[in-house]
Amino acid sequence: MIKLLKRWLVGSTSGQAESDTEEKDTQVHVTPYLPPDRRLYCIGDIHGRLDLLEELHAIILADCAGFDGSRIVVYLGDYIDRGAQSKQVLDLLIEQPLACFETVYLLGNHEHAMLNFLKNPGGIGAAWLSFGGQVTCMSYGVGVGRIRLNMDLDQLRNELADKLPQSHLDFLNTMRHFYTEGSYCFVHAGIRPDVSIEDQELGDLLWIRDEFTRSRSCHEFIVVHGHTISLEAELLPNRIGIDTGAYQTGLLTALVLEGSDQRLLQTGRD
Ligand SMILES: [Mn+2]
Repeated sequence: MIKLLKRWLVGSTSGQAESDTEEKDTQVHVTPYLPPDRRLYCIGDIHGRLDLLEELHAIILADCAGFDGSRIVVYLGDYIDRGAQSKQVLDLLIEQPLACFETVYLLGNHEHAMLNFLKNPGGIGAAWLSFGGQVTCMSYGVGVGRIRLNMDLDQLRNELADKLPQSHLDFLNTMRHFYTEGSYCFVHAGIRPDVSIEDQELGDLLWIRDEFTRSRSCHEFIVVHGHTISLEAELLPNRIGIDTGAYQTGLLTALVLEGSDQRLLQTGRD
């Protein structure tokens, strides 16, 4: 796969052309490429905003109405926490997937943290409650109005495990850590630069920030990611960030890829 992709590499400057050293001028980036007769939609961090997910699904269906090729939608993770309707977002993804689409669901750090809480509520899992888990518990009808710092964590974990449908647990447990297609790699947070995708550590795929977002390295793929919020989607030569902070901005973003084209769809825009 990688050898094939190398054929798509073309020379391009890093954007600081004239005064840069020859070394930097030889920087190459992967040419945007998706197989023909194929359209890929990639959706950023939803964080419990069922309203925005429904709106974006409708926008996507309208967008692809006249398209005859194959369709795939990739979700970048962080479906839960922060927004009030985490359970309802998972219900929608499980029960009403986009018709006539292949689907790929990536794991986000928030889903990973929820799974850790279910496995080990008194240890490392407890941290989840402090960065969004409380509101997700409430969306399942657990701990409403009485989640306190001194609440018995095992009791809270058992209540959540009782309320969590098996379909949700199966869904969370089968999410992928990354997905590659054409010259793109899709992952929740990013990758550690200069490490091949097969050798990445899960902690980096789910949590990495500055070491990835500030890197100008040419990765083996164009990396499409969420996790780090930017006011506008960032379309750069080596990465595309589409977490536009939906839970607080109302802007949920989808990247649309077809051939060498890259464009955006977004809620809250006319
Ligand atoms: Mn995240």
